[in-house]
Amino acid sequence: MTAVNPKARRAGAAVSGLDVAKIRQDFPILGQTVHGKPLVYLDNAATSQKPQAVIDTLVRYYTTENANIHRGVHALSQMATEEYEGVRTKVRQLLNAAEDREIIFVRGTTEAINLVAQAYGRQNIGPEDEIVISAMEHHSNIVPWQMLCQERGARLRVAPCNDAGELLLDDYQRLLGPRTKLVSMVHVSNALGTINPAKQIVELAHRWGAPVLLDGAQAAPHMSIDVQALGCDFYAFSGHKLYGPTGIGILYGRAALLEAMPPYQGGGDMIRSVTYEKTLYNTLPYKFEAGTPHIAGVIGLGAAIDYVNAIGLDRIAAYEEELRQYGTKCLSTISGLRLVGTAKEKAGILSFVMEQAHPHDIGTILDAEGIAIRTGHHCAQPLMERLGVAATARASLSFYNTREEIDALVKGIDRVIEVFS
Ligand code: 7TS
Repeated sequence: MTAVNPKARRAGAAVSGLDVAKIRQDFPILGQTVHGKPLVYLDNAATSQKPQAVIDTLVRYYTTENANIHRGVHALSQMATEEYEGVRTKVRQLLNAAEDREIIFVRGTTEAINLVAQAYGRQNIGPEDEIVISAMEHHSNIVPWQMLCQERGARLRVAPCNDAGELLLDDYQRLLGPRTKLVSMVHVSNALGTINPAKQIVELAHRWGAPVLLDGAQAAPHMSIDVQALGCDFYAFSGHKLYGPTGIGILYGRAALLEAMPPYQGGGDMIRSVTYEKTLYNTLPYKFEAGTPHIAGVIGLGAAIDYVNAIGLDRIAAYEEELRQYGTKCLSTISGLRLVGTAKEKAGILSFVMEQAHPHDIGTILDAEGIAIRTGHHCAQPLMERLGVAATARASLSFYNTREEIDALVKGIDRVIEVFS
């Protein structure tokens, strides 16, 4: 077995003061065994597990409160509406947005980006205009812009990164100009963990009057976000990565921009009045929430936000950073293993390749040991190509993970080496 460097253990000594053993009790799924082994869940970037409080909230909602919102005079509908709208306030506070109406409930990060591409993009981006993204985007922050560019005759520009997976700010700055009509960048890379200098990205784009969308799918669950301090114009994240249900996500948009945008979808709840001749749209945020929304999802997300707030996102960030450092040190001692993504500013994502085995085989052998990681291109094919790898194995961390689980990962990797030697 590969020895875990004792210095690494000391370096990662707990400073965040999280009672992780107690926290783990809140996540029933973590007590499971998989293939007869205790589950080691290290696929948090794909989706996070749910605390009992979120599960109970969903059961309570469906058991005692289920009704459609914004339309009933009856008690259940009013209760559901109140709770749904209460979560909007919670999200506003989570992001430190200025107003509740700047918070739009969508299906997830993907839908949030598509909403901006369709509603903002089609109105404001035309032939010869440019949209700037980075070399480390998830496909959901590439394809909607490509589709828009094709439709509008605009051009997609890509700010490069270095071999460590850090955005090259000078090159980014050089790409900006009078043709830049929008910048859309990932806050934290899902494939590498790089934390991008979001504030600087925004400042540089604003010099050219270009609004900025930040893809916060991997940031919002792991650090405090302040959209006003960041200065961004749009911010997107997914509830299911923030310990909430799937199918619910958030688009934050600056009120003035959202006001000026046409609706994304037409239907119930997004209108003020309808005749065959003309429809008047509802005010924000309802203009962007056509149809019956994912009411239970919103209310479940509210419970998830309460849960992380009770721990504190700053403490979560500090603990996950300790764990990342420990994991980085442990994995660095394994011969034949190379970490992919070594930015100075990094969140808890450990992507790696091995000389001995293909990522898919690594994932399969680890799975047999009860260890869940993701393998593949992580929906970031152009980034994989830039870094010269077809795929990586990726362990992604959460505050409920432990050093013992990192040790289990190291042991699992030893098993991979054994099998392939
Ligand atoms: N942007 C980033 C940075 C992401 O990591 C993801 C999902 C998305 C957008 C899309 O989010 P969705 O909730 O709308 O699907 N990332 C991953 C991942 O890394 N593994 O599985 C999903």
